[in-house]
Amino acid sequence: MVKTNGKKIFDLLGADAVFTTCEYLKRYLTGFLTEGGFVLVDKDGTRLFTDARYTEAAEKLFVGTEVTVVETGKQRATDVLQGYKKIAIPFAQTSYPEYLKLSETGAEFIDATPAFENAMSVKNEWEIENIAKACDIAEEAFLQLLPDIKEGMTETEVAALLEYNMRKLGAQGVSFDTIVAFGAHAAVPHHETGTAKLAFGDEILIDFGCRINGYCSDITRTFLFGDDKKHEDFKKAYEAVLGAHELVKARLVSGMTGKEADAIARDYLTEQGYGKLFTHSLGHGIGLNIHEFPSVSPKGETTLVDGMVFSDEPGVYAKGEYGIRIEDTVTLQDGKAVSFMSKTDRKLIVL
Ligand SMILES: [Mn+2]
Repeated sequence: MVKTNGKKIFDLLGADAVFTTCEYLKRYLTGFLTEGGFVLVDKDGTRLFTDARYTEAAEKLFVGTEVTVVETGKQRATDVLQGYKKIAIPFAQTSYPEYLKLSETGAEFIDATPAFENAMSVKNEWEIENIAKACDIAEEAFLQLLPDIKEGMTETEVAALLEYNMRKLGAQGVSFDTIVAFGAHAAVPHHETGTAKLAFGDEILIDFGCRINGYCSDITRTFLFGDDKKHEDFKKAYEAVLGAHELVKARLVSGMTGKEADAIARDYLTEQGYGKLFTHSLGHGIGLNIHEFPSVSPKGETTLVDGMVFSDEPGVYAKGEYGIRIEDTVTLQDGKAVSFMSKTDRKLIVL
């Protein structure tokens, strides 16, 4: 059964009501994806205001939960909000025109964004199950892709095959546009997948993920398409990145800040001589959004606790030559880092 979060957010905020039109926040509160409409939470429960496109499916899903469905006719948010004195709205996810409209109610508004960020960063059991499934499908799709990679294929063809595999295995869609980078393209951390053709001896970097019930997986693997002995620097750097990636899993414990976690990988890569080539953060929170709280970066002040889900993705990028990133989606469980990825080897694959 879907786990809803309306009551949790309401209790955190101490307002008379929580209100949002933001798609992913509505989904977080109700467990259900709708376009348009809004969600209102007060002491009596959570109400999803939506239209005929969604009502039947929503009512079915909400059986046994705190959520009820209200079919919106000509009802406007400002009418429904009459009588509430203090309303929590997510400032960062509320547009200025929307705010001006809401102001007509004369209510006092407080910011719900920090409460959402904090609550959403710690996943419940149902959310963890969805992320685990999304990770499992992504890995399986990758394993099924490997034998189909052939010389002369384009980056977009490889991306298409991988995305097809994920959908075939039950994914609802991708977490983000799949990144496939051949050769020196991998030196650009977020290369835009294009029409470059695969040649023997190229390295391949693939960063991808899929969604289950809206929840994302995120994984990167870097490997070689043929080993023509031109890869000494690449292999040395690969070992360093793998060392950093595994060290994070071994040393990261609940109670560390994002900054301290980032430093495990950054210090190691610096010792190995690659510090300047590790040009991005170690990781980011993963949930209904592919990038969310907590930040696992040199600026990450948030304390990492059990139930948080984020990426462990150190990388080394040598401009014009090669790029290496090894990424798992991980969670903190019983005080320790646990990877959701168990099927794919992180040791260097040579096709
Ligand atoms: Mn990532």
